[in-house]
Amino acid sequence: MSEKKLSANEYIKTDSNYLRGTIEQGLADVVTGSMCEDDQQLLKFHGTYQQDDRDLRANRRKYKLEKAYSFMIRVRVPGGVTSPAQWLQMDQISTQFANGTIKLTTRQAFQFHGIIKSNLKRTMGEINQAAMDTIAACGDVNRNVMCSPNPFLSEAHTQAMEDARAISAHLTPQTAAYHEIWLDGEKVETSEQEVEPIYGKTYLPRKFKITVVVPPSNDVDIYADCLGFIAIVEDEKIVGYNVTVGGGMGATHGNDLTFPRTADVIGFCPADKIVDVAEKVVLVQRDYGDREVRAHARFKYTVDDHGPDGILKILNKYLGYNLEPARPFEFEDNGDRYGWAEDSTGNSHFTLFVEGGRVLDTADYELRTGLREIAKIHDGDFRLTGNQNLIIANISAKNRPAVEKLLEDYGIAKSHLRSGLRLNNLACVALPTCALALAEAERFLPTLITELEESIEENGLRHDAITIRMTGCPNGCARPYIAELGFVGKGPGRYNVLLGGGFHGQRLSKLFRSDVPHEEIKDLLAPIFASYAKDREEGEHFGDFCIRAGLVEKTINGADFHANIKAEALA
Ligand code: SRM
Ligand code: SF4
Repeated sequence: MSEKKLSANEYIKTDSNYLRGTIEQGLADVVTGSMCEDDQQLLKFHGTYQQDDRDLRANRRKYKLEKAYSFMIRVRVPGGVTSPAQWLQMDQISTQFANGTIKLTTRQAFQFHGIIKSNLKRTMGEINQAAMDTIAACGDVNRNVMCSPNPFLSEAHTQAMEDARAISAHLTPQTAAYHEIWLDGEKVETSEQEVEPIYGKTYLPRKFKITVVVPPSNDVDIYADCLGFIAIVEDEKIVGYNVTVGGGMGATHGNDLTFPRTADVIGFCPADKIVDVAEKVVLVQRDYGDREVRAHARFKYTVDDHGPDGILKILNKYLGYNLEPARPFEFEDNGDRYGWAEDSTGNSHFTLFVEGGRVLDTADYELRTGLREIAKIHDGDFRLTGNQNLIIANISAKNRPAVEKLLEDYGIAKSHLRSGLRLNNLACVALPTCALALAEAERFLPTLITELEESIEENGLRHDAITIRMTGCPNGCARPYIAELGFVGKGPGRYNVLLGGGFHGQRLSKLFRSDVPHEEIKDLLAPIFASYAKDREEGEHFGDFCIRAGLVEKTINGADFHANIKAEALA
């Protein structure tokens, strides 16, 4: 019988001596700003990606220059909680080593762009000096664990955050390679001296994502994750979690094997079993995930292939006990709650809107400087939301006037006085740094929203929350497939337009029109906004309306989503 041919990345991992590869040698090579291809794959496990400035590609080619290589670094922030001192350190790094901006990601992490190879090690060192790290921010391992960032001192939120952190710590790779390469840690000579008790030497077949959520807000989009825990709260305490499996967004245009999928609820576990369940689900994916076809290697495909019931059976065996039946819960939305809020302790919290998650200074809005000044005096913490926004959290009553003054001085106090459409937008990074982008996203969505706001205003929809998300390619980094209105890059300036996603992220959208030139989007959507304003039922959300009005059919799940795309392509 012929041996199975594993995907190329499996061999890279096997031969890497627990993620070392030849990264150290590559960093020392001053002839080029890039790293060799195998090491580029391994670097992801360390939290960094090689990129190049795509705006400069053509010009550099003309002058026969190497691409303008640089690195993106992703800093893990479990649950999105970070201290003012850490914020200041991130701010400093963005000026000293990166492109002067801080990107707040859709998974509550920080990203820096534009770090050149010769600065990579120093930057990693500085991040670690802030008691933060980047290991497993990317790569075939468990990524940054998300958690409802709500700062209210409710016992349930505190407990959920602790549980998210415990999962994160438990699933962090154990290899000493990270310390050796970036922090000059002691060299471990042979791989036998260390083990990855959970992952083994080939880690997972693909990236793995976990989220913990406290209803009624689904502001961390639990249905998009490989594994999710929905808190079941009784008498203000979490008694346990409903367990969800098999969510994921990534797809490839024209590849039937790939599709977005919303997670299924498969059972309930007591609160003290959350780490055990997380570990065992990871082990199921380690052992059952596809290591031959990388495009089919995400856990959502393992769940799809075995069915949620099949996965539950396997999981119960790994656990040695059975998950209990899922308990009732309800979500209301998946957006952030902007502006001021006060809790029972007298602490205040201010959620601000950060367009595209990009913290930077412009001529008329010094957001980065304003936040730096706030961080210098802030006595609480900062919370990164899964919607690329920021909460200045736990401001003491004593400190609130000073924070309020800075928010006013820098124009941040008004950040959220925008249309409901804009406040519910997400855009992935896309161009110029993302190697996979087919179209703009972060740099274009704000302009598109301004255009759409004309008909939003005309139809009296200014205060209606409509989730709108754009990605530069079908990988789904801004979770466009569960937005009520989604745009997925098809080619330069062209987008697939999707409608009908669930308001709290529970249902996939469906393709409405494919390959629409960007300048036609406004006219395509204006009549839909008009009929939504006129014909909607009491409290009806935009996504639900689009289905009732027959604009798109209701999507059941991934395969169904794909059939629709194919039909549209043939039409
Ligand atoms: Fe993502 C790859 C940015 C959240 C699905 N994602 C990438 C890369 C690293 C491009 C690459 O592989 O070369 C992008 C870097 C762009 C840049 O220049 O910074 C990138 N992803 C992002 C971020 C920064 C988007 C943002 O604007 O916030 C988010 C960082 C999250 C974090 O802090 O960890 C980000 N990516 C997501 C999400 C949303 C989520 O997890 O809730 C998804 C969809 C959920 C999922 O995983 O299914 C997502 N990213 C992908 C995929 C598709 C994976 C797949 O199943 O096929 C890729 C491509 C890949 O892995 O091959 C990808
Ligand atoms: Fe890049 Fe595509 Fe992700 Fe956008 S969705 S950041 S274009 S990989």
